[in-house]
Amino acid sequence: ILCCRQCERAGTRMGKAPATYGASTHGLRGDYSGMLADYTVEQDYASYDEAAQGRWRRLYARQMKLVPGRACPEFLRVIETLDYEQGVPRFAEVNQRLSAATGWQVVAVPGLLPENVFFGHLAARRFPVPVWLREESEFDYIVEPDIFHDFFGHVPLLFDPVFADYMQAYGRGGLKAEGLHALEYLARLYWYTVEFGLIDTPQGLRIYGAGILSSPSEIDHALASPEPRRIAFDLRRVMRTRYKIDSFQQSYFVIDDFGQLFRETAPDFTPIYQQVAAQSTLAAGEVLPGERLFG
Ligand code: HBI
Ligand code: FE
Repeated sequence: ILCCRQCERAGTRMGKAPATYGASTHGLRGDYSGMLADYTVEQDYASYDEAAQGRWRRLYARQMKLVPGRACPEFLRVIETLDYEQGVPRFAEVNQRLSAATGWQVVAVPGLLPENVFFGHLAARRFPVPVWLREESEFDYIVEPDIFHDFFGHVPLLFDPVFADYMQAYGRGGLKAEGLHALEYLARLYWYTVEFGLIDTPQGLRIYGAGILSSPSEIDHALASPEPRRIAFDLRRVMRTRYKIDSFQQSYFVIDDFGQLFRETAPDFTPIYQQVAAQSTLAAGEVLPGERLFG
């Protein structure tokens, strides 16, 4: 398994030991030199200059115009309360509210983390957020998570108690999966839920995936375009399905509610990995006979 979208692009593998990767060998973005053993850093708030603060406010204003009626209600209810329109959020301020709501925290990190470190944080109800903000030239599109993608796309749903428990269960599953050669299956699950998930509501399909919510153009593609398949969520089906990292998704998977996510991921995955390994891998966009599709 490749550690992240950036590595998948570069075609490199991230070793488990911190010594085996670094900016020079790996092309990782961010300054990993001053971090602690758990990969956390201090947020140096003065490092965001006026240009960066303005860029944050424009990114935020653009997405906020798009999410009403398209993001799930759990997201919309919270995003308004986070004061993101002021400028780059302070980790400490968001944490006051987040820890009171669900016991989760955001922790500042230099950038992408090795998978085992990332899973360890999730298992401890800590969501790692890179401190850096994308450059002006990356305003529309970025492959790696930056502070905007994470605070805008991921943090609001960590306020939902059921989704928050799912994220922790995912982290625990990740720590266990390492020995089982199943990281690829877990990466697909993360991709098709946490990053690109859709949810069926009485008002119609809504978005909960952070990769869609933080993208100006994929919001419309995910909900309104006739191109992609919108397939009822099934755990094994998702684990079998490859995904696209550098284009709009060809398939989205639709859950009924966050309880379904938590229930389907509660059992021990070991036998599930074996079943998935015995089945063929599916291409992104492929549809199986008899599958329930949404409009
Ligand atoms: N590190 N900071 C950070 N953010 C991520 O979203 C992230 C990561 N490391 C690994 C990773 N995601 C992926 O491997 C997921 O599939 C788990
Ligand atoms: Fe993300």
